[in-house]
Amino acid sequence: MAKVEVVKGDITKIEVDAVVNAANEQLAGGGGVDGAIHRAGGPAIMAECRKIGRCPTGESVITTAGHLPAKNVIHTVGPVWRGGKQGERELLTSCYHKSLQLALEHELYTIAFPNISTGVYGYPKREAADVAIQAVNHFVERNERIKKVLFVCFDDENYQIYKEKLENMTSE
Ligand code: AR6
Repeated sequence: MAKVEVVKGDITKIEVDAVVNAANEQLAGGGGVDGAIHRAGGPAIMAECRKIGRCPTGESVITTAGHLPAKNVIHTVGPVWRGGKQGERELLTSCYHKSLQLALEHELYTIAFPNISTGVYGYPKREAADVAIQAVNHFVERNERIKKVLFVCFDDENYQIYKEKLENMTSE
């Protein structure tokens, strides 16, 4: 089965086939990881985003990775946290599943995810980590071609949460 791991750092520096971006529905760029990816990857990414147009929450689209070491960027739109009863969990699960599906369709087998929705969109970090780990495990158990999934945590809080949760899983 694919290796699921956590690392701390900047996703724009990670050498994988595909890095996932936590975008908005307009694919308009923004702050956080989205801003970092467009800055580091250069204007070719935005040029493709403009051609695509928009991406609904819970869905994913793919573009070039520009100057990034990755081959492609997969842009997904996480849910804005509205208290947890507005389908947030299902939408966040869908972000991970749709991104991995798109990666497979493009023969991209090593994938790095940021902690989608846990910045500006306000999804509680522990809950988001549970959803992310469950969604990824569910997918990789059924899709053997995925070689590696990295959770790239930028902030220390997310890193500690993922480390703890992934360690607990391997010791079960
Ligand atoms: N590498 C990896 N993770 C990062 C990086 C980086 N370089 N920079 C920040 N993070 P956010 P969201 C982490 O706000 O909550 C944007 O403006 C950060 O610590 O980037 O899904 C978009 O355009 C946090 O844990 O994304 C949307 O409008 C995580 O990335 C909106 O924000 C996600 O935080 C999306 O909000």
